[in-house]
Amino acid sequence: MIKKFLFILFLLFTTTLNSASLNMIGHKGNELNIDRVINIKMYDNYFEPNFVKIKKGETIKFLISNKGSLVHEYNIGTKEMHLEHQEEMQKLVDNEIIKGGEIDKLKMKIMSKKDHSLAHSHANSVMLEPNQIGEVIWKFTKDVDLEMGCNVPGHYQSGMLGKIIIY
Ligand SMILES: [Cu+2]
Repeated sequence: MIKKFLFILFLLFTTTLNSASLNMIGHKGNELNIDRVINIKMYDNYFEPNFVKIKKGETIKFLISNKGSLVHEYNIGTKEMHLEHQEEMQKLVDNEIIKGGEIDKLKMKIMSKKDHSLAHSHANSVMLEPNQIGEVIWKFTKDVDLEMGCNVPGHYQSGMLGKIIIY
C-alpha cells in the first residue's frame, strides 16, 4: 500500500518535472528576434561543432543538417532531460518508427494518437533523416548547464553530445 502511494507520488513528481523542465532551460525563440545563427552538422555519431558559447538572453537559431546515414536528433537540455528523453526515443525504435535512416512519419502520427509521447514534437529539439535540414530557435534565459544531445538509442552513449555554455 505504501509502495503504491510512493509510486503515485513519484509519478506526480516526474510529470510535474516534465512540464516544468522546458521552462528551466529557457523557451522557444521568436523568429523575429534572432541574435545569431549557429550551424550544426550531425554525423554518425557526433556533432560538429560539439561546443557552443551563448550569452544569457540570446536567441539563437540553430541550423542543423544531418550529414550522416542514420536518423539523428538535435536536442537542447540538461543531462537529466536527455536521459529521460532517451526512454521516449527507445519507444520510437521499439515501434519501428525510427528505422536506421528513416522516420516513419505516418506510423508516428497514427500511433501518437494513442500514446502522445510518440509524437515527438518539442520546441527544443528536431529529428532529421539523412540529408535533411532543420532548425531550432531557442531563447536562453537561464543559467544552467546545458548539453546538445542526440537521443536516438545508443547515440548519446557513443559520444553524440556536446556542451552549451551560458555566460
Ligand atoms: Cu544520433
